[in-house]
Amino acid sequence: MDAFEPTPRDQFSFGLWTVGNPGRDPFGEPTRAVVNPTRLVAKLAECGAWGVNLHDNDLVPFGASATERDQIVGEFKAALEDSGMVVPMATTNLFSHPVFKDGAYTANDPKVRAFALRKTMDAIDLGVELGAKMFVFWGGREGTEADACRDPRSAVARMRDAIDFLCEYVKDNGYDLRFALEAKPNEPRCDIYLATTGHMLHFISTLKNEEMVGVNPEVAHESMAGLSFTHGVAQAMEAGKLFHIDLNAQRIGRYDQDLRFGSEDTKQAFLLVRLLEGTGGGGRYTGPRHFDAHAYRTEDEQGVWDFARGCMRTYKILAARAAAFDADSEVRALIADIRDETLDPLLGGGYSAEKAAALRAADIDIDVVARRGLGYERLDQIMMEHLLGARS
Ligand code: GLT
Ligand code: MN
Ligand code: MN
Repeated sequence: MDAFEPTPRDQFSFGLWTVGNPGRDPFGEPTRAVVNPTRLVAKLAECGAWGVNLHDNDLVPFGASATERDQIVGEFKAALEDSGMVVPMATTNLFSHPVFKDGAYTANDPKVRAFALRKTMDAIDLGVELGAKMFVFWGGREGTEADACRDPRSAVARMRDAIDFLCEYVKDNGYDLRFALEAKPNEPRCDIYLATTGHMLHFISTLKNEEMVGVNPEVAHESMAGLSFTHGVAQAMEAGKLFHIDLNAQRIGRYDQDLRFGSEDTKQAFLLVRLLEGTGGGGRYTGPRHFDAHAYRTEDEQGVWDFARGCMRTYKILAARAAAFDADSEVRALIADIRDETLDPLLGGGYSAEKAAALRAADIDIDVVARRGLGYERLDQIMMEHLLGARS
């Protein structure tokens, strides 16, 4: 047992669909047996996780009767109680059944849109029954191949109608539940609407109950779009909209890999953990650290638990490295704010005609400023040395 062993205090969570992934891919059959949810909960607790998240159909099979549902939910609640695990987040599967082949909330057929709302209301009831405080929306099928099938503006409007409706459903039932929207640029559709966290943030600002709705960014999804995940998360944090997060690893330019957290692009993973932990200042993210990833298809069940422990340990190791980096006096000197008593008051707090005149009159020797080296090579190398364990 070392300092990096996960404990429930770390608030690490996994989806039932992550550690329950049997290793199926588009080219091959499963390589592992399906493990039932009650065993997954017990094993996750053994590994030091705190929470388990689920889609409605990860627990209750599609089409189960009310009696079957109640029995399954009852057994699952007992497993939660035995292990001390919680369900922080729930979501709806709006992508597996063929009825969703043209999307769910944005599908052209009103019957599909109606069924999607009905299925989501049931999934919300299930999540709340299990104690979830967060409900995720991943619109995996909300997109197109034949783009002429609908005006993309009506897709956005339909999505708004759905989220507005469901916010009111939550309020009408007095549930203590917030929504987190998860973007992805493509896969399984050729193009998915509201493709990035930035798209989502603007969309949220158009909702009737915008205070109830934030984002659930995923490392892999933002990286697939070739974007800086850390910047997207930072913008969400700055807007008070980082409600949840999907941690995994991804190489840019590939399919959605959902790899063990930190196993690719470790520098980005370091910068992300540094941001979430707030070691560089600016406030800490206090929500669940959720892993939306799965073990390599080469693994048996033991490999799955190695994978789960690996995600959590890497997060904690990176958090320790980030703390050491931000406590390093050379780093602090390199990133110290440049102060200017004359200019600083002009640059914040909005416009005035006096400030505009003072800015015009200020003495700024741009040649001197342009010649000054910034020391970022040194800064980045020190960061790499912390990251590689050569400096502490
Ligand atoms: C699916 C997807 C994930 C989403 C999950 C929530 S389901 O596995 O690839 O990114 O977060 O619906
Ligand atoms: Mn995800
Ligand atoms: Mn993914």
